[in-house]
Formats: sequence, C-alpha cells, structure tokens
Amino acid sequence: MRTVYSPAHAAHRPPREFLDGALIPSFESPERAELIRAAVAGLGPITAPNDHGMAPIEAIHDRGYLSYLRDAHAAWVAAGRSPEGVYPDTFLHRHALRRPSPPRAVGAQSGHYTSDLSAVITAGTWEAAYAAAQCALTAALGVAAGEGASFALCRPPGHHAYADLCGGYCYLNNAAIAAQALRRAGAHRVAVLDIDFHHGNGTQHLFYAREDVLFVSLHADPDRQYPYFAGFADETGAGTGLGFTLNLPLPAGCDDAGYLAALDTGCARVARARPDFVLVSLGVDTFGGDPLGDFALSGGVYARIGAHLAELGAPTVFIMEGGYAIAEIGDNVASVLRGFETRRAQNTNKEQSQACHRQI
Ligand code: SP5
Ligand code: ZN
Repeated sequence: MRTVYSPAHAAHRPPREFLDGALIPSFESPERAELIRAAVAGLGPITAPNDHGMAPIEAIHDRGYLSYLRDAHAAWVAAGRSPEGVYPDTFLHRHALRRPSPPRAVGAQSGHYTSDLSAVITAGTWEAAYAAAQCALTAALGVAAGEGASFALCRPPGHHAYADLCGGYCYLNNAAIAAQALRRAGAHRVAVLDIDFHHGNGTQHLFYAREDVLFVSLHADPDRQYPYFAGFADETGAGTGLGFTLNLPLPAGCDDAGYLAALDTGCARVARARPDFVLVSLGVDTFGGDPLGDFALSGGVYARIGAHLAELGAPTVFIMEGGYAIAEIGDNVASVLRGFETRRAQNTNKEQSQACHRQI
C-alpha cells in the first residue's frame, strides 16, 4: 500500500499544550509522524502529495476561518503577544450577543475560531495543515484512480476540525476534505469510518445533514471523555441525513473483544450503505498504553482491525488521526495496514480461484 507523506508536517511543532491545569509538552508531536513513516516503509512506496490547491479545502472550510489559520500567528505576534503560539484566552460562548464574523482583534478571532486549548497555532501551522490536507487528497484521488487502498500520513490530524473551528490538535479536516473531493470526482456515496479513540465531532458536524456521506464512529463515551459535547448514540443525523450518522460510544477499559464487536456493528452499517469509497479516520489512541485514552486494546488487535476493514471489500483510504503512545505508535499503525493488505490479498486469491473453478 502506498503512503502519502510530506515532511512539511514538521513545520508544526507547538511546544506546549494546556492539559489538567498545566502547560505541558504537547502530546501531538512531529516525532509521531516520523515513527509512523519509519514503520510503514516496508509496506510500499512513500510519495509526496500533489498540490490540489485551495479549492477542495474551501469546499469544506469557511473562508474567514482559512485566512485566520494562515494569518493568526503573524497577527498575534504583531499584537505584542507570545511568538510561541496563539493561545486563545477568551471564547465565544452561548450567551454572547455580539458575534461579528470575522471579529477584528486577533484575540477575538482566536476565541471565535477555536473550540478548546489544544490547537495552538504556530508560525508553521498553516504550512503543515495545508500539506496534510494535500496528503489526504492525493491518497483519496489515487484510490479513485484505481489504487485499491492508500494511506495518508496526515499530521496535524483533522477529525476535530469543523468548518470554522480548530480544536483537539486539528485545523483542517483532512478526512472531510477527502470525502468531499471523492464526491466531486463522481462517487455517489462515501463512508467515513472513524476509529480514533475520540469522537470525530468535526467530521460528524460537517456531514450531519447529508445522506451522501455516511459517518460511523467508534469512540470513548463523551459522557466521560473529550470532546464531551458530541458523539452520543442518539445523534443519528438531521434532515435528509437522518440515519446517516452512527455513534458507537464505548466504556472505559474497552478490550479487544468489546472493540471488535463494536467494529463489526460499525462495518455492518457501512456495508449496508454500499459506499463507493471508505475513508478510515485512523487513530491508535485506542491502545491500552495511550496516555490520553482509557481503552485496553492490545498491540495484537490492530492487525485484526485491519483485516476486518478489508472484509468491506471497498476502495479504502486510511487517514491518520491520533495516537500518542510513542513507543508503539509505528507498530500499531503498520499492523492495521498490514492486516488489511494481508486479508485483502487472501480474499482476492479466493475470488480468483473461485472464478477459475467456475470456468472449469
Ligand atoms: C486527534 C486527537 O486524538 N485529538 C485528541 C485531543 C484531546 N485533547 C483533550 C484530551 C483530554 C485528556 N484528558 C485525559 C488526561 C489523562 N491524564
Ligand atoms: Zn484521538
């Protein structure tokens, strides 16, 4: 399987994030992508993304938000604030009467376009986020052109980004941008299957009222985990999109068997939609040793997850999301992809021998 990767991810290196009452070294680090790149090197070629420009990004994100992401750091520094990064301190909340869009002061903009304290904007954030979106687009359009599957090694991740909000280490919603590009390329239905530990609140919201993009997510119950305000089982879509969102919230301590059972439910819903393409928002923060997660998945389950995804038999684009257990992140990601490829090769052989028997 091909991996699409850009070294531009390293331009995004927020030194600190705010967690549990303190500014701590950011869990979402450049090292993550480099470890994953090293681990997937044996799986196939690693290529740079093509530049598909701004149009596919503008098809998902708000114009004002995009200029904010591009210019926020410079404006922040020009306003005399810390060059370490944009750390919003004042948020737009539900009682605010004045919501100019876009607001004028960079401090107001940061509160308007940010959902939490983990999406710090540094000097290189735009360059990295843009490259990550191009990785997703390149992988998706490669699969549309006939590659059976592809892996977009996106960093920063994307599934917590809304049309006009960054948050949860995410700025541009790479999976949503790829899904929309596949629709534009002629796909009738696309399924996004999100298996990051956290609910993909941005992706869900972007497609909530649409029936052409199915969103299925396995994640920690938002009753106890980030992102808290979305991802409950009773969120099933709106309008013509009713029935095209499926949330499968899971308990703390969820183990291999519990996870695989939920994956089976999620995959059955995807199969029923008969999508032209499956996009897998791939996070490995479901691992038992992950510092942000509370599941108990073993390293051995990732190949089985990949094999399960292969049974869908659909052209598949893997899009990297979270995963913070540095020592195991490479193995866990590579295992999903290897498990997928192995099962797919077995199924292709089976089909070929069955076709051969039919001819005899
Ligand atoms: C892409 C992705 O995985 N984003 C995750 C962002 C999560 N940010 C908030 C995490 C809150 C974690 N609280 C648990 C602390 C354990 N010591
Ligand atoms: Zn996550």
